[in-house]
Amino acid sequence: MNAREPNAADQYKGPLPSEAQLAWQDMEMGMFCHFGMNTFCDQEWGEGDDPAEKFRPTALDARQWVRTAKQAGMKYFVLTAKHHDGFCLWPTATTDYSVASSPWRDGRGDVVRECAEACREESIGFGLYLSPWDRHEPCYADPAAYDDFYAVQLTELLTGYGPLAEVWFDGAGSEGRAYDWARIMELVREYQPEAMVFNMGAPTIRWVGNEDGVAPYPCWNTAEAARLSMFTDAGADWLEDTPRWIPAECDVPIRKRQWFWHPDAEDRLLALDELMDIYYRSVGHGCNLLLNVSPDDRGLLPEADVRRVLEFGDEVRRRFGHTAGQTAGEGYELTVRLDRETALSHLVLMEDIRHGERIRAYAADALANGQWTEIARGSAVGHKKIDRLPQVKAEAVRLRVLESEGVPIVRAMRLYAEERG
Ligand code: FUL
Repeated sequence: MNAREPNAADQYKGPLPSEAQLAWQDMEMGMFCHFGMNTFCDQEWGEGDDPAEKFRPTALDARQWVRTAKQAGMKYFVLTAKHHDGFCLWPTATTDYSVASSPWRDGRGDVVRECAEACREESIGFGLYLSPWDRHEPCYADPAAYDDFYAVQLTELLTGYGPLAEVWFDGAGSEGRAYDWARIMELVREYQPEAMVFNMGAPTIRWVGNEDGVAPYPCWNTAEAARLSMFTDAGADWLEDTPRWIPAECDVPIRKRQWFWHPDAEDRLLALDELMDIYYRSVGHGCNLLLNVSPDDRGLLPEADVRRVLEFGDEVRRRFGHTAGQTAGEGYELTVRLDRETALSHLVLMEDIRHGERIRAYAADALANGQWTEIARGSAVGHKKIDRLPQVKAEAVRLRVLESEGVPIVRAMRLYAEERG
C-alpha cells in the first residue's frame, strides 16, 4: 500500500479540496494589480464619468509588472480588468468606455492582453477582476439588461486571454443587488473550469474578511468554519452553494489603504517588517496572500514599490530558502534529527491536504542537552503553519499530534536555522 493512501479504517469524513484548489493553495502568493481610470484621477472609487481621454499611460510595460511579481516570489497575478468606474482595460465590444477610446496606443492597446502574455512568458498564473458594480454603464439600472451586458464582458475575458487561475468577484457596491450568479458561474465552469472563483456566486475560494492581508488563527479551510468577517462570529452565509472546502485569500495593498496609485503617497508603503508580519499571518496561517502593487500613471510600478516588494521576496527566501532538516510521514509523532545542535528560527508544518485538514491540535518539542522542551503549540495546520522559534537551540524537534480526525498525514515538517550575520 502506498504510504500516503489512508487505509480503510481511516476516520476522516471532512471535506476535501479539488485538484484545482490544491494547485491554487500551492501557489501561496500572488500579486494584485489595481490599474485603470482611477490611476489618472488620484482616486480610489471613480464615479464612472471621467472621460476615456484621461487614460494615457506614457510608458506602460506589463512585463515590468509581471517580472517584478515573479522575482518577488509571486506565483500569480490578478489584474483589475474593470473596476467600479466601469472603464475597461480591454477593447470590449460591450461599451466604448474602454482603452479603445483612449489616446493610449492610439486606441489599439489591450492591457489585459499584455498582462496575459507577460504571465505566460514568466510562467505565472493569470487572474482577472471584473467588478459587478458598474457606475458608468447606463443599463446597470436595469438588472436583466445588465446581467446580459456583464455576461458578455465576462465571456470576452474568459475566452480571449488563455487559461485563468482566478476570477475575482468583488462584492463592494453591490449590497442588496442580486446578479444572475447561476449564469455567471455557468460561464466560468464552461470556459475556465480550472479557475478559482473568488467570494461571490458559487466561490471556490473565500475572502478572509479584512483588507489587511491577515488571517485569524486558526483559519480552517471549511465553509462551516468561515466567518462573515474576521471581526464577528457570524457565519459566512454567502457560502451556501459552495464546496465545503473553501480556502481563504488575504488581500492587502502595499501602500496603506490605497489600492490604486496616487501621486506623492510613497510614505504609505508598508515597511518590510509589516510585510513579514502579514506573511506570517497569511501564508503562515495556511492562506494565500494577494499583495497589491499598483502601476503609476506612466504605466510602470514605481521604483520604491518595486524595491520594497523585491526586498520582501528576498526576505522570505532568506528565512525559508534552506531547511536545516525535514521529514514527512503519517502518524501521531514525527521527529527531525539535526547533525548538531542548531539555533532554530522556524518550524513549518504542512499537511497533505489531499486527505483533508486532519490535525486539530499539535505541540512541538525541542531536544537539547538530553531534555525535551515544548517550543510550539497550535490547532490548525492545513496547507501550512509557520511557528516562529525565537532562541530555540535543538539537536532534534519532535511533532506530537494531540488531536486529529483520522490519521495525520504530514506532507512536510521543516526546520529553519537562525540567520547569522
Ligand atoms: C474592495 C474595492 O472596493 C476596492 O476598491 C478594492 O478593489 C478591493 C480589492 O476591494 O472591495
